Amino acid sequence: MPHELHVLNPATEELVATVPAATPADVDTAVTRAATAQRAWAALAPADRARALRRFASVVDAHVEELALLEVREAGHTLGNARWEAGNVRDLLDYAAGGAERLNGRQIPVPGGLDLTILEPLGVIGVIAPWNFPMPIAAWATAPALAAGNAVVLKPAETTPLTALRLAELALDAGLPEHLFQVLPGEGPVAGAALVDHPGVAKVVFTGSTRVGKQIMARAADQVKRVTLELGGKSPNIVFADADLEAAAAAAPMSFLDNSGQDCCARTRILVQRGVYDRFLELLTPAIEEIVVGDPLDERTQMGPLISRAQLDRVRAYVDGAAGHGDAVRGKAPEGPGFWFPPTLLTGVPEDAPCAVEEIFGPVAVVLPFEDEADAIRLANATPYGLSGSLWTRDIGRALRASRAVRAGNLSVNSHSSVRYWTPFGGFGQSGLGRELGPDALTAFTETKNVFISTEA
Ligand code: TXE
Repeated sequence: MPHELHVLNPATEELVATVPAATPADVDTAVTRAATAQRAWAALAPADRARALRRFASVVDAHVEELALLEVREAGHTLGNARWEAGNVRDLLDYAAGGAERLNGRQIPVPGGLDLTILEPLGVIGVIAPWNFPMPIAAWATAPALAAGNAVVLKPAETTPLTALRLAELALDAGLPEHLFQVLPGEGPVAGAALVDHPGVAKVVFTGSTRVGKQIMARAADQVKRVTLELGGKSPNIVFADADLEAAAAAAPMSFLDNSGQDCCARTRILVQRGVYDRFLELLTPAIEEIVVGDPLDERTQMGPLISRAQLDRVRAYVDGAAGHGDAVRGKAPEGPGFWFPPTLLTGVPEDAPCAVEEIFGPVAVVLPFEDEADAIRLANATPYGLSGSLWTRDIGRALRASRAVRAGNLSVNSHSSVRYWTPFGGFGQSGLGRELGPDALTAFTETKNVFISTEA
């Protein structure tokens, strides 16, 4: 069993850092300490927890540039994206702090007494984070969990532990109690599994592959442990013939190329109504070819590298597998070193080809024609996933009908925007379980207790 994680810069393959990998014994120590910290934290007045989290937010704010540069180095994100991500952590902490002050139970009318609901914190939350958005996704769970009175033990992905470790240091700088928010880098099947199995962990929040999400759900079942799962996606981008085609074609590239396509919401199935299919491809093709791929630190860069050689091999295998079944439009990418893959559009592939229904998690989309609204919905729903999707149309009735019919948790009409920290996020089907973000984010980290007080005695 290796005891160190080697963090590589995906744009250069240079070693950025070596980090010790946590053992199950380390997980046990962290959870025990977190439980002690949590009891004291939960006993604070909500306004005091809110104040502490706002201090944490302002310390993060003062370190946005430093965090962003770290994210560029360990994850290969473009600097603009990485700045947004660090800012997102700050905003989430601020938003969750407000939630701490507004997290109230109810009083429900019952005959013969008073009925109260009390929202109690769960205890220690185990967060298992992925590498595609290491900072924001860590904070999506951590901020509301802390606000609701819980402690957090976070295991970042093997390839991207550095920003999470820095956030834990900043939490201490901001005056958060020791051991309330701990970061334990480690391997999924070792430290991650130990966190899932630990009886002191009340809930696991996992973001990652559907394959590992299923394993975690099965493991957690033994203790009826609470789980929130944010898993993969293969999201449709439906372009109806009546849409503003120029706008739809201009927006389509970055809807699947942002973060090099390593985005669970990436709109990687571009479904275009038959009558405008050729015209839409004419508009889309040059846009793909012109995407600027290269140095993430260069402000003009639109797309950086993939996270790792393993991911590069995976993406290449999907594209090679499609060869002979259709055509490909390819953009430009550096040769290497670094894990580079060009923006790629696959056309003419069968609608059930692996590249058309499985999550590739790279800068690759398929374009498929459809006949009418019913056919578009059928195709949109033809995967086990259901995370996101976009609809491009000028017909409001169609937009509303199709929004109801597409089975996905996050839809956008004439836009690709799906993630805001103040609106709910999560998947249908095999894209996940539960919701994060939005006004109910804190409630997911509480247990509802109902208390009836008789007034008849
Ligand atoms: O994910 P894993 P990988 C998808 C995407 C990608 C594929 C593989 O399609 O190509 O998954 O990526 C931890 N017990 N997504 O292999 O393995 C692991 O250490 C407990 C979509 O990197 O699911 C890491 O912290 N934990 C996705 C986290 O799980 C375990 C984001 C995710 O890694 C574990 C990432 C175990 N047995 C990948 N095994 C999204 N939803 O955005 C691994 N882990």
